[in-house]
Amino acid sequence: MTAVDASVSISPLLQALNGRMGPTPVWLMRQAGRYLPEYREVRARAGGFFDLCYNPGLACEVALQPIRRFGLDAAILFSDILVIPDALGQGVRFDEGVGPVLSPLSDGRALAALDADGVERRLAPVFETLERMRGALPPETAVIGFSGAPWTIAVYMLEGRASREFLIAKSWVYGRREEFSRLIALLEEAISRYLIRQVESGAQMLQLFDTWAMVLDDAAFVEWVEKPTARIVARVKARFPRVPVVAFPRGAGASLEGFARRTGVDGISIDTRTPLAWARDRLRPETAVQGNLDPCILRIGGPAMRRAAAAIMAALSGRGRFVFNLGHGILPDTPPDHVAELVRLVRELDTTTERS
Ligand code: 1CP
Repeated sequence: MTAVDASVSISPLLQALNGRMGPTPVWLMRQAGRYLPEYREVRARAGGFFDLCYNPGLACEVALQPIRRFGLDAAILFSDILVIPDALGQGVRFDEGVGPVLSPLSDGRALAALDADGVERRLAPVFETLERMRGALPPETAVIGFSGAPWTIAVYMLEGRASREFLIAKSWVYGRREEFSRLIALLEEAISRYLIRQVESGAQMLQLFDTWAMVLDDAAFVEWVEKPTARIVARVKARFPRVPVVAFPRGAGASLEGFARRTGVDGISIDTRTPLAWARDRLRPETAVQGNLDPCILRIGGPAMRRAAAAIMAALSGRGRFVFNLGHGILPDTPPDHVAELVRLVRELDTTTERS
């Protein structure tokens, strides 16, 4: 048995993504973060947010906190999607109460100054965090690596911060095609190298976050969300054919079916809006499905949460290729008790296989 086979047979997450029957795995997007008092304590000690991301001891500690508390089936690397622009040489800072702030890329000249070689050099602490996580966790708990996808990272690089209309990014998509293609090609190169180094450092599944996929029309979605994802998946799979890749093209709706088929991803993380029966019938036969409890319902808790979790489990558990998760990240004011109850509930409702 190879090392990969051994971990697949023991980790519910890797089993589910490989299409094998086993217990329904559960992990939650943004499971490490401000809703946990122990995170806030470490965060205050670290200084700036990137000081925490680039400190392997502390980053490993905060990634393990939700595993200790809730016994989730996977720990996700503690980092952020914006370490990529940082590694490429574009300044990124996090302002209290505002979020990420970048000095926006102005033109092709600014673009030419960026360098994908920064990935291996500047992100060395991230790879060390993964090594520490894999070393600290039992084999049944999978380690998840991740990156932002090219389009979503490009949005932050061009807009400079969170945006409502995406006008600057779209002015590149629709008006500066040649320069925009060069930016996406650079991001594909950086992200592929980044993900491959993550697997070499201990990541056993990879997730690509495309948070702003829903703001593009269909032709642009295919060109700048689907095709770049397909090329990254091909590069990662050429090196690591058995490591599952899950994509989260948020809000992609009816485009998900073609996206799943043409990108070669192993799983789709569905947002809250995606109908459960549609995901079961149109995606799950070929592609694993992950999702999709509304993070607001987790925040509200109680009977509403129990009903929504039961509906998701009734539609998708019991046939393999399903990972319980949220439809987007945990809200910062979520009571940790609600998370504990949700994990208990998923285990109770899971009739697939007894856990040993
Ligand atoms: O002060 C703090 O503690 C910073 C808050 C914070 C945290 C905890 C940020 C700033 N990022 C993170 C960690 C993070 N971000 C993780 C690892 C933790 C985990 O999942 O357990 C991951 C996977 C991300 C991914 C991420 N960052 C995304 C994609 C997923 C999504 O939620 O849509 C995006 C869009 C970001 C950008 C970002 N980083 C931080 C903030 C506040 C934002 C959002 C900015 C915006 O509103 O546009």
